[in-house]
Amino acid sequence: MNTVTDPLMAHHRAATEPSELSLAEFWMPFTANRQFKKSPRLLAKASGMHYYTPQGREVLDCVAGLWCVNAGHANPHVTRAIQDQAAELDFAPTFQMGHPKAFELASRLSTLAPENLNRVFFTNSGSESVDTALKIALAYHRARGEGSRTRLIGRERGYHGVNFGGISVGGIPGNRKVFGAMVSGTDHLRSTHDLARNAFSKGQPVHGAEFADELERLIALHDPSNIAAVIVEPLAGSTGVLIPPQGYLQKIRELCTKHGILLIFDEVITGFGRLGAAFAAQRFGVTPDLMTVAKGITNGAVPMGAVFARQDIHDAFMQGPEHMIELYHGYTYSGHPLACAAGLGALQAYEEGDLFNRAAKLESVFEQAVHSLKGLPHVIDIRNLGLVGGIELEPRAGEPGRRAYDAFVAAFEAGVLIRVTGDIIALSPPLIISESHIEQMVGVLRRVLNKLQ
Ligand code: PXG
Ligand code: PLP
Repeated sequence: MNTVTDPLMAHHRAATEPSELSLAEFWMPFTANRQFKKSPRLLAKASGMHYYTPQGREVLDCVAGLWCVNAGHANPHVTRAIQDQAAELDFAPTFQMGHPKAFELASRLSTLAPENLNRVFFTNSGSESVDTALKIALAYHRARGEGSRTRLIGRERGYHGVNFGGISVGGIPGNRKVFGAMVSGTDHLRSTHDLARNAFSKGQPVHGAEFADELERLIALHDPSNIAAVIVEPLAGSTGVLIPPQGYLQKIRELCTKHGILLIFDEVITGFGRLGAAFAAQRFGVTPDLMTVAKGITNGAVPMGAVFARQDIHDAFMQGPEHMIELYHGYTYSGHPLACAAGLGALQAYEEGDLFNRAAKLESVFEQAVHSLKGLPHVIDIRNLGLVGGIELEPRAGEPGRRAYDAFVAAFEAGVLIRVTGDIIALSPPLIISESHIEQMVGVLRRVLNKLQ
């Protein structure tokens, strides 16, 4: 095709030329827009463990995009599934209609899920999954004649996305403070982060199961008859890799069961092999009643999320006249054909690469590698579980977040993409990472940390 005479192609070429890009119009999410647009960092291509900048510079992806590309970039199973699906069925409604791949994906997912969480509601993101799960919890109690159970309990430093339900149970002050009253009737557990006792723990920290006792206090305060659900990330990713102390999740589970409160695990980050099992629930041997996922469900390639529900929770809705809609909730794109195709492709990729077991096998190599950074300047904690690592830095006086941001920029310039939150470096590579990539990652981090002001 002649690109000069084809106006569409000419436009396309111009738009991809970085020097001609206008950066002003895209209001970027969770970004320091003015700072970024003064010195942008662009990614133009990806394959396997790597990104490539528009200039062709290779960058090792040590965060799986944004904790989502668990099978590595451009996995052929996923790519082909999306291409074929786009040509075959671009869109089909799932309200009072259906298409085969949505049912197929739900069935496949249910076989991976923790015991009995075999009913799947599709959304388009983690944030939508969280709000969906909270609504299901409220409606479930009401369907069973316990409509007074309306209170939702989250945790400080919890991240549950950015929709109103998610920020209301979430525990990140900056994500809440300018958004008014949010959803009323929430409360929060304390975070389990305890550097004084647990710094430099390998795997699950020994101290802190008693943080769960606080739930008992909140239950007594509000009365169990008023509490619908407790939502926690089994391992808190977004606020800096906070690993649950040994015995903590078990205690939370026991208290919820004892008082008829639903336990929701937000597995948006921990799902799909991140901790060396399909889900964190399985890794920790603790089964929630509802589970939210997103990200790795399609290997990040098409937006999708889901809520897994215990079968009897789902069944509680299946009453009344059969012509009536049982749950007044859903998104135009719930179970979108492209997302379902990508989801099926992702499951194939995970299975073929035996990637969840691969993550489990690599855990000790990864652990040793990240803990080898102990003793470097400003490092006040290193923690890890599965293929997740956290490196906490002492904040620079009066400039919280600046030191880790500098590390992020320096690492990117040295060819390694990491993620920082506050003064914590988070690592969560694709599960296809090799031992030599782990060495490269740690080698670059060592050099960066040694030079960091
Ligand atoms: N719950 C959890 C536990 C998450 O980690 C969401 C919900 C929201 O998902 P969506 O798809 O709506 O973004 C998340 C998302 C980071 C980072 O740098 C983490 C997330 C998203 C963006 C950045 O830690 N987690
Ligand atoms: N706003 C309007 C005006 C709509 O018509 C719809 C859906 O039909 C929505 C919002 C919700 O969009 P979605 O289903 O993609 O979440």
